[in-house]
Amino acid sequence: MSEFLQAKDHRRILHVDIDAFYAQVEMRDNPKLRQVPLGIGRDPDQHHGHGVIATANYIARQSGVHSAMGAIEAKKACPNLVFVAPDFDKYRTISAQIHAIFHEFTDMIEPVALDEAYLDVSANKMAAPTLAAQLRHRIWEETHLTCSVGVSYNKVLAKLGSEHHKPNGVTVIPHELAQDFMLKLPIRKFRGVGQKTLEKFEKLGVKDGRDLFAMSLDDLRVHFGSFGDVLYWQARATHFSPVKDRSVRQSVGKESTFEFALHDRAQIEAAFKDLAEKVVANMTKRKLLGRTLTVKIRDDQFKTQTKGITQPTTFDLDPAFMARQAMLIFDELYPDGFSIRLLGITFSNIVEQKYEAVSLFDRF
Ligand code: TTP
Ligand code: MG
Repeated sequence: MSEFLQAKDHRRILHVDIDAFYAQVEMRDNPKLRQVPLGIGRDPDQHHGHGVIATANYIARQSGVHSAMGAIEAKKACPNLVFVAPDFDKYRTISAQIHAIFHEFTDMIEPVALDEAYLDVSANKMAAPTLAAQLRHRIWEETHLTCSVGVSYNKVLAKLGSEHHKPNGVTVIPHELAQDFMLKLPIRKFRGVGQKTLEKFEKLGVKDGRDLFAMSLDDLRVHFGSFGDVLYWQARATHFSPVKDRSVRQSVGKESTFEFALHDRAQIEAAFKDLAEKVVANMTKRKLLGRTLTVKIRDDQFKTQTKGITQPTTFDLDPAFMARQAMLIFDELYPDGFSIRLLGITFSNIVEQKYEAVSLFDRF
């Protein structure tokens, strides 16, 4: 136990999550939707019953409507539910705005979804609760959306904090309250506990953090393998997983240098196509989309030019289209003869391609 006590965690972490994100955006943009139960998805009566609800506003949630629920089921639970089809481009643009605000506070950001991230603000001189208030204020100022924030010294507690006073709340869980908070926590709320684990706990008679705390590390390992360690430490309000700074990737690009300078427009177009294919493969693998496409060109005099196009929405990941866009820029920069040594294509203004699967249902 003494080792455990010495390992006091001095980090300061915020977990930020926009309240009923897609629904709140639609309510913001259409006052008529503010007082009605709202589901984001296609109306099953107009779309042969297919489709799911991406999210629901808090009025609809009172009738039991929730994310990933079938649209027909949702209508049964809440007959006067108003359906609005999702507008992913709009949500992505807002998400980029929100993530840009996160960077005003720290560069140690772990994005979790379009509307959610962990921020490690340990290096900031200001107190974490003050930063939470400022962050909420900035998001409201820029987007007119409310969010909930949890403040603590590890990610598990910060996330539990943001869920604690949803919507539109801040919950601070300092060291002196953390142990008590975890002891009272229902077992289903522990990180990593899904249906299967829940069933095992039910058999073991473990209902909350207090019951979990009473189990030995050996017992937990017998029942849950290495996950037993995670549970053991969570019950002791301890979780050392770092905020994984995945937001540093601000761009994805590829460039090629040519041993023999290119003089032919068709060669240039083929080279752009080849680069675009590589960039698209990388973006697809990382589940990313971008709003800015930048082209880099260097000639045999070592003159380097870059020029970009920014769209209000993300580019389709289509190499042929990207190559055509790159050629428009190229023709503008080199209307006459040229001798090209290097070409590059880069995407920036990157957003995550999360929850795209929902849109597949909506195409029925
Ligand atoms: P969440 O943050 O999980 O949910 P939410 O913002 O709607 O509500 P809460 O107030 O509880 O935070 O997800 C963010 C958005 O992601 C949500 O508005 C819609 C979308 N989403 C889906 O499309 N499918 C899903 O299954 C979930 C969980 C979310
Ligand atoms: Mg949310």
